[in-house]
Amino acid sequence: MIPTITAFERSPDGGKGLARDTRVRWALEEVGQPYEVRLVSFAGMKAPDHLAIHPFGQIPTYEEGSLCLFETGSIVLHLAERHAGLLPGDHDARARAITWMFAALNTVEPPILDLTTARIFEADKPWSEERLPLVKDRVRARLDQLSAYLGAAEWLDGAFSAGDLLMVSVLLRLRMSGILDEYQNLAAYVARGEARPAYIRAFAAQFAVNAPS
Ligand code: GTB
Repeated sequence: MIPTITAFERSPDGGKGLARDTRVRWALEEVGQPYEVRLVSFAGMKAPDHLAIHPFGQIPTYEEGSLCLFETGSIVLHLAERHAGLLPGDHDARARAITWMFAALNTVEPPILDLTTARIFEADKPWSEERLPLVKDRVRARLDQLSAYLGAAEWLDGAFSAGDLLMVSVLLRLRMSGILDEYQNLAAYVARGEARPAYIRAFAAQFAVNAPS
């Protein structure tokens, strides 16, 4: 059965691949699962039909027969469990890869999201300029730790896994800020992720929808 995901009808990033459907597309491409996409407008996301599959009125969602999922991490985990290629077979290595999925979403992404909020949505606030250095330093504190852990390794724990897929996706959100380039090994790690054929296909698919015309 071909699953259907939802994505922005038009992503505000104009095709930079930062909306979360790119993460799901990437996972689908990594495991070789064809998929269909239903594009949703901002108004459509808050309509009853969409709220029935996503209680928070967002994208992405994932539908496969009677199974409807929301939350990117859960969708990627579902794909990784159903197909080979994103989680190791060894029990302990698998648990560690899942740990990295949570670390990406729960530990590394929150300060990065805060930076996006500060730079874009709070830029006009009178206190914004004073707060920004603090927010950036919180991102750097996490990246210092991640960079030290990764060292010269190719991926976070041996072979590429769903943990790397989510970590690279999270770090990609930093590119515009210039902070990623302060960490040579993390910038190279992200570049390795972006060079994967599955990522290239996922990026191209979202770009085809969102590129400025
Ligand atoms: N925790 C959820 C998940 O991981 O799936 C979060 C889902 C989420 O934030 N979805 C966003 C959404 O639907 C799109 S990805 N927003 C519409 C709404 O809430 O009404 C977040 C996103 C949006 C835009 C950009 N961008 O333009 O750069 C990047 C990321």
